Amino acid sequence: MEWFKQLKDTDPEIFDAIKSELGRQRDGLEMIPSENFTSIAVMQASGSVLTNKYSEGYPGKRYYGGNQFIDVVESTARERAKKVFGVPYANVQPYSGSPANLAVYMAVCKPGDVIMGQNLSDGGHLTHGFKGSVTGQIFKSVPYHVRPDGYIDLDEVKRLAEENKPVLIWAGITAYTREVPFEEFAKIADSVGAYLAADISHISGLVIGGVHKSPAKYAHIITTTTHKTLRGPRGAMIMVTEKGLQKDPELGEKIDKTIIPGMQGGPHNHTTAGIAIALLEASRPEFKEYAKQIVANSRALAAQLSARGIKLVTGGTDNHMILIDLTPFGKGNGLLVQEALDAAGMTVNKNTIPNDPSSPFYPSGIRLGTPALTTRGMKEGEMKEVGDMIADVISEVKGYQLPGKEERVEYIRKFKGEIASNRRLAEVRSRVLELCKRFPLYPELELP
Ligand code: DSN
Repeated sequence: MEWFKQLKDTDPEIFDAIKSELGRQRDGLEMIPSENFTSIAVMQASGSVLTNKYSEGYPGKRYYGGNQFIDVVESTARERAKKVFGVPYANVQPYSGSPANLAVYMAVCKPGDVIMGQNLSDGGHLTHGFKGSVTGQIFKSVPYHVRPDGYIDLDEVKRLAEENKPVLIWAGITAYTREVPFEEFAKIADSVGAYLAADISHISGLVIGGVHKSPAKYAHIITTTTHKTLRGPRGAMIMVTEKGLQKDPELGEKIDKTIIPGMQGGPHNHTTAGIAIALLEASRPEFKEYAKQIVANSRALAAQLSARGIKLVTGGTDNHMILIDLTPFGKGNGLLVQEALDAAGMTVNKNTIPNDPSSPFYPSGIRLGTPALTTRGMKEGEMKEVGDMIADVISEVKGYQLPGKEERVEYIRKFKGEIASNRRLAEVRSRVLELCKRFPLYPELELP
């Protein structure tokens, strides 16, 4: 399939960047746990004529003419979302996860209301009330934390909920490697009359695949992005559960109105089509196998890293994600290890760990995960190889230590120069390339 011939002729600069990005994805190991590779069908819908159409409103109730086919696309996406998650209401229009979460606040809270979410450096998300996010400024945010063993401190959640009587509690993660205890969160939320919103952005594919408990019975509202384990285009959805409609029968309409006219204009119909396709793919039996393999791979990778003496937050994983604690090698070395892994062809992200002794820009952890590698077809045997390669890289740079603020810029410049010519990292880079060639990505895509 020769894609992008016209793009190459029209804009060689952007074409070259896209072609290089395809090469980067093909020749490296993508291990950022919030990333994945969509199917070609999803990309075709995302790049289709649907991007040309305005359609403010909802199926059957639009502010523009000519929406008969857009209605089919959006209704199909909504119905498929309701079916795979077992919920009575779905809105597929949020532009991405952050606006979806903001819409939930605007639908059920008033400015100044108390809300609770998992603290950012304990694995929560910016939009769950972090002080630098508008959600931590418009609302009175009371964050909860993890225990010293890295698991969510449900005793603290209960105590804080009783003391502060929140209107809304978030159960959702971006850097937490264990099962989210939705049932326990529901007991706490119900006991204080709060709404429970489950943000399953990271784990929605695992929920559909049956390898993570679904929040559908426990939460009132569910939000998710669509491009992570779900393997769709970049977008998001908000769902209301039966329990949510029992608490407020108008919750669905309130969310619809918050999205449009409250917060957004025209929906991104090309994305909606991609979401519909991803949901169809996720409803097939092979997706269950895929989700199971993501977790099996994550466990195998965690086991190999542990066997090589690398410390993991909580000691392991229940989901698609692993959080490496680099404090045995010093404080704030996440950036250095991220750069070294990048030089060896492995893409991960530096991340804070609970009670990080350093800062979010120079954190002491590395977050990585297996969804994208699993999409390429890799299994436990390959995870052992990947674990060894990561451990080899960490071992190679363990003598480096991020210095104090004044010396950092120069130190990092010198560090990058040294790793660029490091022979052991180059040797790992060739092992990475050899592994990538065994699991080709998008072999059917031929760019001119
Ligand atoms: N940026 C996403 C992640 O990487 O988890 C969350 O918004």
